[in-house]
Amino acid sequence: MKRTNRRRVLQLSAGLGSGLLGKADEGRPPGRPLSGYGERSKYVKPARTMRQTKTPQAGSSATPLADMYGIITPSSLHYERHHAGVPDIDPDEHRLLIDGLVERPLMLTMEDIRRLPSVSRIHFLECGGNSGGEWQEKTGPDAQRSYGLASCSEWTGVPLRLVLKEAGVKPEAKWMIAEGADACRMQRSVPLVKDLDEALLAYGQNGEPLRPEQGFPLRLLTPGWEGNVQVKWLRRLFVTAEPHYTRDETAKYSDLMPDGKTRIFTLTQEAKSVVTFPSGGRRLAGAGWYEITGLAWTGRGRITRVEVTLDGGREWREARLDQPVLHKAFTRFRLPWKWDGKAAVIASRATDESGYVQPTREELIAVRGRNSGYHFNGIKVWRIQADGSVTNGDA
Ligand SMILES: Nc1nc2c(c(=O)[nH]1)N[C@H]1C(S)=C(S)[C@@H](COP(=O)(O)O)O[C@H]1N2
Ligand SMILES: [Mo]
Repeated sequence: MKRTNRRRVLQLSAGLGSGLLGKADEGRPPGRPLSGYGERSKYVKPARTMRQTKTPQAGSSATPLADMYGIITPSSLHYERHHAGVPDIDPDEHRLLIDGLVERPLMLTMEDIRRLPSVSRIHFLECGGNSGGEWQEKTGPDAQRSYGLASCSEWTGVPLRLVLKEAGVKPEAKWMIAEGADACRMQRSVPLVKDLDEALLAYGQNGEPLRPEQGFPLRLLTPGWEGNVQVKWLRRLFVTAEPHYTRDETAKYSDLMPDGKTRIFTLTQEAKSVVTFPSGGRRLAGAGWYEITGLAWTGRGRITRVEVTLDGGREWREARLDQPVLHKAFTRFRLPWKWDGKAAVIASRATDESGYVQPTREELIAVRGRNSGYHFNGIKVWRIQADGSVTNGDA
């Protein structure tokens, strides 16, 4: 079946003889001159969608996931979440202070930091509030507005442990308070646990310095953990014995459980996936072959398996994963599909190397209740109508 289809596509291109090349054949006047910094084609339109609060500096903007190829999010489309706007920081003026329970407090310039041994790694970043609307029936109409607070970049920086070692963390130290240089001085208590061995003081993103929106000139990157702890415009690491119970780890980014207790410091983002094609707001052009594709990720390491259902969860088929599958990074999955033109209910289910399998929304709610707006990782369902339109669906 697949081969027939490929032959048809080839026949189609053979039919496009030279005479049919149209305008390209008539010759063109010279194009525009060189440019110092590239822009995408004017025909390419995807943009972040913005959700603002009453103050224009606070809010979030979401990555157009359904328009992305591969696993890297272009820096210009990386999601944003700011609590007090994007500060304008001169890197020459910026300092990182490391103090508290350390033998040798340090005050580092960006130049000092860039002299240290560095590393580049590809990791996803996801807001703990991503897809939070799924807990209620308030989810966004498309992949961008429901799942777009997640992106994936190549980050460059200095391993945090090098700098902590240089400062000499005292044995009684168990936490550090990371603080941003933005107007709200955002703070998070970060546990000094094994997982933090992978943390970076990041100054690079996709081959360039960080974008101002992502924390220029320096941010904390803690791969696999919720976005909120990855403090941007990082200016201080205050090493302590206890957490500080800051606003963002108590009033926010915590989960009120059915028994009335609150889970806090649930940092690891659990396995999750979303079909990005076909997804909400798209329309299939008619019956025939398509490639179902989407993204999966897990804060616990690598994705080992993604399954796709086309019949609302009765049968699951294994999707192909683009190789190599990276640790704590977006993983692209694909599955060829011949649509028969009838209504269908599609979804994806991710498994990670810890053996964790993404739960259904019902399974998740059974354990966690519906009091939280955070840390939703249930299976995401899309409904395809016979006319080809795609909307949110329930399993
Ligand atoms: N200083 C500071 N750091 C911050 C924030 C902020 O508002 N100020 N927002 C946090 C939240 S809630 C998230 S989800 C991530 C978002 O990072 P991004 O804007 O680069 O996507 O940054 C975190 N770090
Ligand atoms: Mo966030």
